[in-house]
Amino acid sequence: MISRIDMRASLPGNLRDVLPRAELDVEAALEKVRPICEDVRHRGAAAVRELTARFDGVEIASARVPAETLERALAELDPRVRAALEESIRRARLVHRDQRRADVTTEVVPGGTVTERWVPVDRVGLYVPGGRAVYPSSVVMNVVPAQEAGVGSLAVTSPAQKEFGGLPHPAIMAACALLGVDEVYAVGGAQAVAMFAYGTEECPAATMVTGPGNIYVAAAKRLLKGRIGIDSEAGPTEIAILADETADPVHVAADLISQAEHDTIAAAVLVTTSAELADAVEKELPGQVSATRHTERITEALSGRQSGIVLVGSIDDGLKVVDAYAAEHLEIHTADAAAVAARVRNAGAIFVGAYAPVSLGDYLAGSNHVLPTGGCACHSSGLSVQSFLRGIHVVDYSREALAGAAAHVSVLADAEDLPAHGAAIRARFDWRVPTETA
Ligand code: HSO
Ligand code: ZN
Repeated sequence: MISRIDMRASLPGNLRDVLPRAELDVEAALEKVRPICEDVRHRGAAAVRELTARFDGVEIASARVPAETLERALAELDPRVRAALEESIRRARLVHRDQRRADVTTEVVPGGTVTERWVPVDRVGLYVPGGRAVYPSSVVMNVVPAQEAGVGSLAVTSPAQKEFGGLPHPAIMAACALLGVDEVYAVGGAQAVAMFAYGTEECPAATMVTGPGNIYVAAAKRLLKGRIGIDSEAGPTEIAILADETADPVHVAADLISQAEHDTIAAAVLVTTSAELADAVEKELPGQVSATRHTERITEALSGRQSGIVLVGSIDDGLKVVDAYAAEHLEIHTADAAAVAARVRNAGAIFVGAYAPVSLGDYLAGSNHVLPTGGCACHSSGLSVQSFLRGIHVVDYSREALAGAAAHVSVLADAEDLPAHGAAIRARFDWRVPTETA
């Protein structure tokens, strides 16, 4: 069911290329989404409605979901789901509230300060997928950091569902109502990203769009980036597990399966020093897979070339492998898991030991589940309060403090053949370079 790569003798030099990984050709989707985005740009709400009819197969009179509809969805939500979402929100708020940053003022010289002022973006559009992936938990993970960052205007969009009369899935609407988001649209795909980027008669343009979506959403984000701020282009979900002989194969198998459940192209990778554990996990998988609900999808994900078991000669080598892989989620199941976790450099989120499975992080750990995929964890972070803030440098120098910098500015400006830069300083000192005490 799952392939094996043996790296016990030595690690290959081109680790990143040999490790199993899903490939998502976002470039190919660009040409498809370009005319869609142009259409929304030029024809606004009418284009959004037509595209919704074409791609989602449902006629909508308006993209905006009435506030009463959101409240009704919340009233009709299963009370147990409501209680679980409330606890998920409470925990996420605790963690994300602590991410807020105070402005920092540095006195560079007497009378010369630079303050880094953290300012939230004005308006954010949050994309929540529909279709097979109906994730009210993702509404929480997108909305909470934006709210804690102090974003003033928040809109959520999620594809119009034919079976719900052209509204987003009721659980999505209920989660929005629970979070106090009353601006919700029934729009999905590239047209949703374009709606936020350009604005329509119904939906004012946003400064930023975040949230995972399918390949067309990712392509539209790539295309419109710059016009609108984006988080990352989320790809299929991934779990990597670094384990030694102390790991419990039942836990390891269950956790690999849990993320394979998302998608036929989801990736599940076990990196282990123990051939016995690898054997035990392989033995455990079929039973657990057939006992679960999405057997086919999971089987395809586990047997795909993006998934596999990698045998390594030592935990040090294992760390090199997981760092090269830079998984969206990384679990550590080793003796002294915390010490091993502390040595990891690249991962979207790290889950330490037997009692911190990824599915806890997906819903209730308090951590965020919108994380970098496809190896992007080596340069990017998951969604956080920081994603919605800009650090603006506020420069404040007195006449004396400027005088003290004037000579160096002039010299550097001349060295770059930009004499007007130096002149802008001298203009303040009778066109002379002042002495330090001027
Ligand atoms: N594991 C997914 C998030 C999710 N899981 C939502 C369940 N619902 C990507 O981090
Ligand atoms: Zn998940």
